[in-house]
Amino acid sequence: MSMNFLELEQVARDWTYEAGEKVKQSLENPIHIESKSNPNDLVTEVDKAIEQFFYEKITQHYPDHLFLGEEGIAEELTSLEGTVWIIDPIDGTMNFVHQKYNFAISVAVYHEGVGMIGIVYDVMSDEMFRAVRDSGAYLNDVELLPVLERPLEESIVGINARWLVEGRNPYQNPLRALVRDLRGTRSYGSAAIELAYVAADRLDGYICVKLSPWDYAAGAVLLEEVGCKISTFQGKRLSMLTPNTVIAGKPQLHKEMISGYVGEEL
Ligand code: 2AM
Ligand code: CA
Repeated sequence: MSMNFLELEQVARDWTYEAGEKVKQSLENPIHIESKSNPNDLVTEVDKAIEQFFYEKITQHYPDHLFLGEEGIAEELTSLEGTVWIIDPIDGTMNFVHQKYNFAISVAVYHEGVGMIGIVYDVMSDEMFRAVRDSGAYLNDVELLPVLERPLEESIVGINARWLVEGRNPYQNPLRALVRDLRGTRSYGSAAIELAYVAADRLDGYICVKLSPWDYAAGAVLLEEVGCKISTFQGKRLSMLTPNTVIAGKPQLHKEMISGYVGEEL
């Protein structure tokens, strides 16, 4: 391994805490909000400033590294060759705006397409979920244990209720059936936090019809480190360059949710 990813994670962690402080300070003043693809797809000047903060740090300290972020500050990325930082400056922007709670900074480092570092920082609860490939996953300074399986009917899965009513969503019926069969569902409004919760055994699974790479890049590293699975609804590897359906969970539950509910090729 040419690069020491444990050292790089220390640096990424420091920057993430620094970014978290900036986000917290920003909540003391009124925030300017804009819409993106639709009226409910929000972005604020804070999202942009935090992405800019990481972009400047990375280009300054690691000029040969590449950058992929939600707000599109860097040039568009067409391959995952080399070392790539995949960053969501604020995941859960709607929560950030409406609740001032339950949002995260998501930072991942991929090397030649392989997830090496994953950090999900829940800023307001000061919970940092972090992992370096093959070196364990942690919640702050406590190591996360390999997850224990539960049967599907005793499982709790993170899902946004919108996917059960959205007419344009082809997975509506399989998802309704799944929700009926599970013990319960939860919705936190931040994909990054929900994936981290699966890794930390607070949820057994998480499912979303459409997410972008910056929403799940860090979560995927955390999940793999504790023995969980994450894939498309068809069980395929997630692309880190295009949006995907996303299903994550403990291995047996992940398999059952795919084979019994959402796995059929549409
Ligand atoms: P975001 O806050 O960074 O946009 C909400 O259920 C979760 O879905 C959040 O993690 C949110 O990320 C993500 N998401 C991805 N694409 C979205 C979109 N087009 N509109 C709203 N939320 C989106
Ligand atoms: Ca975001």
